[in-house]
Amino acid sequence: KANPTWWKEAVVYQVYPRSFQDSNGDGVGDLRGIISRLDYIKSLGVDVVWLNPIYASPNDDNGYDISDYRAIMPEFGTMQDFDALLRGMHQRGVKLVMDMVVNHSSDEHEWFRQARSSRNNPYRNYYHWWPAEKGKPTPRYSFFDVNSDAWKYDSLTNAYYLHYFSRKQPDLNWENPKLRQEVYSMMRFWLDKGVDGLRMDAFQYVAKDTTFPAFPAGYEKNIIKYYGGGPHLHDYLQEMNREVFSKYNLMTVAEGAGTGPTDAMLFVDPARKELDMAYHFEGMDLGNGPEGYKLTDFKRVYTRWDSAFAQKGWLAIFLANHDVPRMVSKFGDDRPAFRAASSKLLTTFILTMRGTPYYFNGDELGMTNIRFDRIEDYRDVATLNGYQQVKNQGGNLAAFMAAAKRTARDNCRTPFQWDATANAGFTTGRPWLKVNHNYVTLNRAAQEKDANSVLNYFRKATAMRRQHQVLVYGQYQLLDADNPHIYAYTRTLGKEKVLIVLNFTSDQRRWAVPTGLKIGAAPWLNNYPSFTAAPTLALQPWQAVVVPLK
Ligand code: TEU
Ligand code: CA
Repeated sequence: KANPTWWKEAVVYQVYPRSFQDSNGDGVGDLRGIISRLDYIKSLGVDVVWLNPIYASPNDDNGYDISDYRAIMPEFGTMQDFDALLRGMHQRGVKLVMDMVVNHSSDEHEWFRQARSSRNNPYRNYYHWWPAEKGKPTPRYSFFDVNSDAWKYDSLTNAYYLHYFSRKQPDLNWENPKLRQEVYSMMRFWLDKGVDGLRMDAFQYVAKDTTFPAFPAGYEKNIIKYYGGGPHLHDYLQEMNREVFSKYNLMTVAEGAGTGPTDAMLFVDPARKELDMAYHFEGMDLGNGPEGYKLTDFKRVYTRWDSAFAQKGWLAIFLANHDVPRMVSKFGDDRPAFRAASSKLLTTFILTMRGTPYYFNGDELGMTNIRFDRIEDYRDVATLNGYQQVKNQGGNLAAFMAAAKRTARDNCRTPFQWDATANAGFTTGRPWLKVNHNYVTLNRAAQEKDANSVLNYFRKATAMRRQHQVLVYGQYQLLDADNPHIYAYTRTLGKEKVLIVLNFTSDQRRWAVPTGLKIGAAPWLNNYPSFTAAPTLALQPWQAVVVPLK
């Protein structure tokens, strides 16, 4: 009998389709390319693939601007390819989670074409409009717009429309029950095909106070407080659950869930019947500045979230996705001497915390930030418009480019590094985004041959988690909270107890095992060949050990 909470035990692997594998030489990854790599995905020991949007889209925001929710983007393939992909995954016992981008559509969606054509069009209320005769709309911040202005004037009907993201991503009006029913029926379309889960993109932003009250100055620095959790948000989720989710055995996950654990719990408290799990940004938002992050902050954040969800609810655990830098470049040390060890340490963290691990493609090789020097190399609308904005304002472009090397989204979107052949084996054509030069040595083929590679370590880590329920369900206990170099914790389930010790520095460290804890046997996982346990743990740079306790 199917376990209704199978998703707690799953490891999710995120595939960024544009950059995974090109099958026809046009430089763009596609569904046939993913199909050709399914055995590789299976070999990782992951249970679920989360695929970024593959729907028809003019690609202003790489598929997050959808012009037809029931069609496949022609660049990515056909519906037959999709069906073959899903079949290929299911044959291998891998499930598929799709991205549901319903805070906004593309401005090229038929709904929006209709809506903007006249004020009386039946689709008008699928979107948010501000008639120009009322004067300028109350200011709203846009994440991606060159002017940061979320209202775009449309002369056709002499009105502004709302877009929290780019101008080509008009926000949908969730107050309109017709729109909600359209979305539910679209969800059923995919679930009836056998899709196993849905990731709700930016869903915390869908509910708006449509009287559009003014927000205090500087509100955009605290955007989730003002944009997240609007009126009826949870009514929509409960309705969606009743009408769609409850009819299927699926997993649902909220991208972003309020300003903190209390808000996030509202999305995933099982008694409320909304979503299964949420992922928060507080850990990932640490250390975007040049000075990086402090380990004590990192520990505090993950520990606080864990304890808030100790009794009920469920979280995702991740250090990267397609919106942020490479995990090793940000949280590890991607210099050649430390790249492999620190990648393995971060993998250990993700696979030993409580919560469902989400792992971004390429991190299993230790892929690094690309750090483009020239704006021409970037493709991301957020970076390009950000640059243009600084330029228009006569701001400091050098500072912008330096920050982009740390945080721009294209850092992690570069093509997957399969082998040492041209373009890393990603394409026979010209890749849509440049391949990282380090592919010559940093690639999958090389790592297959090395038993101690980052790739083979990831496989050991997924196998370990599958073998030990304590790593899924066990209670988490932080040790030595104030230690600025070492992150140590235990997981406990019944009689089983395991110690995880992570040296988050590029130096050797010693760590005294707290009295009362007795190391029981050989480590389940260790990213170095040896392990000295007595009298104190002697840890190599970025050493990570997972060791059972007596
Ligand atoms: O991201 C939503 C989100 O949380 C953004 O506010 C995020 O802060 C932004 O990407 C900052 O750079 C989701 C997707 O993950 C992202 O790729 C899309 O661009 C966005 O929604 C719009 O659909
Ligand atoms: Ca292609």
